Amino acid sequence: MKKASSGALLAAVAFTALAATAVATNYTVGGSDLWDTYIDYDKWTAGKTFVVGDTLEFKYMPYHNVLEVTEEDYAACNPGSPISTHSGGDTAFELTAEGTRYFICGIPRHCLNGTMHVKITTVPYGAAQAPLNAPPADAFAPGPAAGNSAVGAPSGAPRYQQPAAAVAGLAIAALVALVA
Ligand SMILES: [Cu+2]
Repeated sequence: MKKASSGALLAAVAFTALAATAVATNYTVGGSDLWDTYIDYDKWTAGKTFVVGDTLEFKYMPYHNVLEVTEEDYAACNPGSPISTHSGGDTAFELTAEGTRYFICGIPRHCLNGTMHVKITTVPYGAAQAPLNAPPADAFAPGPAAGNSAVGAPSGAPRYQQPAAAVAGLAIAALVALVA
């Protein structure tokens, strides 16, 4: 019994270590538009999944700045009581925890009139990978999937992957339960 649970602990630790190193991504806010006025940052974040361990980098002309603010100050574009203030043209934040963080430019009117506001929701590594919570990004792409089912396997082929993923998920859950 003791042996089994320490084995499970090792497996869990190994899994966690893999998770921590496998997928850290460095995002430049706004992509090639960088951090500037009149960029639609909701559009930029749409479809992206920010995972714990990823880095968010703001690159901007020195007349802008980056303020991390509360949800309320974000909604009001209020630069008056920031959580932190950054300037200089290149500011990076490591996304160290799940949750939503709010950033604005503190120069007058740049947030309110210039759309310089972005909110970033970070999820744990497992949530980003779990196939049971959300369909994969390409689930709605009609192209190759339609071709495959026409060619061969009677429409069942992709479906076998889902139970397999579910079993893997259960196995991980069982490991966690053993350790706890
Ligand atoms: Cu600005």
